[in-house]
Amino acid sequence: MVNLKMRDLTVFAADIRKQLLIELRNFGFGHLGGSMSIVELLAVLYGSELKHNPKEPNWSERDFLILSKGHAGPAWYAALALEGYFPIEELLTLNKPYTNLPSHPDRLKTIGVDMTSGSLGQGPSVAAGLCEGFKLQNKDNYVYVVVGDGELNEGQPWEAFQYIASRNLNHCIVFIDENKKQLDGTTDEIVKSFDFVNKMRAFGFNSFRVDGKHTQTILEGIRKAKGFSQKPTCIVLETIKGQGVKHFEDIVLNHVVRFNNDDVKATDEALVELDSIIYGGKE
Ligand SMILES: Cc1ncc(C[n+]2csc(CCOP(=O)(O)OP(=O)(O)O)c2C)c(N)n1
Ligand SMILES: [Mg+2]
Repeated sequence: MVNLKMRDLTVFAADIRKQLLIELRNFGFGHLGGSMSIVELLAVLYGSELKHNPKEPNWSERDFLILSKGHAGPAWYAALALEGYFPIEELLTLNKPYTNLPSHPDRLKTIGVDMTSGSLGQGPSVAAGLCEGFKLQNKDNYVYVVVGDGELNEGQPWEAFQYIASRNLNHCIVFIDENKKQLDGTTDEIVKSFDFVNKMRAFGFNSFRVDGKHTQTILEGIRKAKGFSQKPTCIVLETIKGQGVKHFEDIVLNHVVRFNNDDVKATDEALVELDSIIYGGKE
C-alpha cells in the first residue's frame, strides 16, 4: 500500500488493481473482467472527485456512489480498503462464509457501501430518488452511478434516466462502462447497444465519451460534467473488459475468471509490474 498523501491517480489505480487481483486470486474465481474495467474510474472518484470521509462513512455531506453493476464489487472493496474504510487484510475474506465483502455489495455488510446491488438495472432508480431528495433539501451532494453496457439491456434504467433528466437533477453523473462485452459474449452479439451518447442525449442528458483507460481523461470528463448546471451528465467510458492486464484482456470470455495455472502466473507477473508503478522501483 502506498502512502495515500503521496500518491497520484495512476499510482492509486495500480494499487486498486493490485489489491483486486490479490483478492480474486485468493478466492480462486470471481468477476474479474468488469471489475478491472472500472479501476481507473474508482481511482479518480476516491482519489479526487468523490466527497467522502472514511472516518465518518455516513457523513451527511458525502457524495454517493451507486455501483449498479454490482458484480464489480471486488474492485470497489479494493478502493474502499485502500481509503481506510476497513483493513486491507479483510479483502482476503472476499466471498467467504461470514465475510463483510460478499461478491455483490451489501449496504448492511460493507462500510462505505450505500446501495445493495447485483440485480442489474436498479441503480439509476435509486440515484433518481437520492438526487431528488438532495434537490428538495437544497443540498449539493453528487450522486455517481456506474452502469454496465450489457446492464442497459434492462428497461428500468431508461425510466430512471428519463426522470432524472426531466427533473434537471444535474448533480447526477452516470458512467456507462462501455467495455463492449457482457456475461457470455459481446454486447453486439447479445443485444446491440447502438450509440449511448446519442441515446442519452435523446433522454435529456449532457453526454459525451471519454477514454476510460486513463485517470486523466476520466478526471477531465468529471470536471467538465460538474461545469454543467442545467442537466445531468452521462460519461460513456471506453474501456476494455479485463483492463490493465493483457493476459486477462485477451481471454475472450473473461466475465468470471476461474484462476488456472496460467492465470496465476499472469497475476504474479502483473503484481510485479504494478508494484514497480506503486513504489517507483524503490520498494
Ligand atoms: C437482473 C439481472 N439479470 C442478469 C444478471 C446476470 N448477470 C450478471 S453480470 C451480467 C452481464 C452484465 O454485463 P455488463 O453490464 O456489460 O457488465 P460488465 O461488462 O461491466 O461486467 C449478467 C447478465 C443479473 N445479475 N441481474
Ligand atoms: Mg460490459
